Amino acid sequence: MPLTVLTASQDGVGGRFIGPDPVLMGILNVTPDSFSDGGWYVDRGKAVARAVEMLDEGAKIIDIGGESTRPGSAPVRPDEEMRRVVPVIRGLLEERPGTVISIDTYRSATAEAALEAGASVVNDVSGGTMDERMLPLVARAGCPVVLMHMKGEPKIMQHDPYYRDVVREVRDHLAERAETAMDLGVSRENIVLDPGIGFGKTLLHNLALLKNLEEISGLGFPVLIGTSRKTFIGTLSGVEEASERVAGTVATSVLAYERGARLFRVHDVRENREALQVAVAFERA
Ligand code: HH2
Repeated sequence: MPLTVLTASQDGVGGRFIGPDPVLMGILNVTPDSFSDGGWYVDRGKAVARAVEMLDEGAKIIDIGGESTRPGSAPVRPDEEMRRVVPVIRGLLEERPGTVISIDTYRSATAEAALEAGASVVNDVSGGTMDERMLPLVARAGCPVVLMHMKGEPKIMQHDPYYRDVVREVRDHLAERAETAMDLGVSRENIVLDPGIGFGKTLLHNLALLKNLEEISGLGFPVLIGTSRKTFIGTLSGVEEASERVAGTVATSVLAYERGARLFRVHDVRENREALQVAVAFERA
């Protein structure tokens, strides 16, 4: 399903996929161990109810993941990942037909099962680098794909990450991933880029990437940002409990919007939507 699905909404998400307005992607982790909501939505009924709640709060996309990628997390078996996500995708589409669902996975087999079950976007935290079948699958499916930058893999990515120039390296890597995707047949308008906040990055790396986000939005693709409740927000705001890092998250959403981000992967949809509505009005005044 092409990204135009998002343009059909009445409330002004114009353009092909991303118009000038911010698009909220609500996070649904169907995992026992995600860093802020692990274990909450493993039950299918609870997961679907949470997704519906996020849609009602203004999410335009629900991002469903069956494996935690938090720093230090261990991979799950692919069949287990599929077993977690497919019933939730089916259940959500029964409850709310037409929902735009993205599948958060770096495995092509899981992505394929999710697309068959009715997901319409692939969110690959490895940018297509961990499974060589992923980008050809996306090209065949003709669906949008989020290509994220990650240094190393989740198990070891926070072990002293080093960059000479983090902004340039992430930008160049994302430009290369987009080119590779297009060479493999993914159409340009289906590509979304994401600097991968917290994925093999220190606090200073995260700040540099957010502050200089125009370098990445300047590549000409829509940019997605995923800061929601992450560790660096806790460090900066002094809030230890992940689920309470809402205000810090909202601050980063507004700052990233000002620097060109148009998709926001968040747990707290209502708060981020309200703040972004104010930011949009401010920009257009
Ligand atoms: N962050 C996480 C997972 N998927 N996808 C994109 N495109 N961008 C991100 O920044 C991103 C992502 C990690 O956060 P979360 O899902 O909340 O936790 P966990 O990986 O522990 O499930």
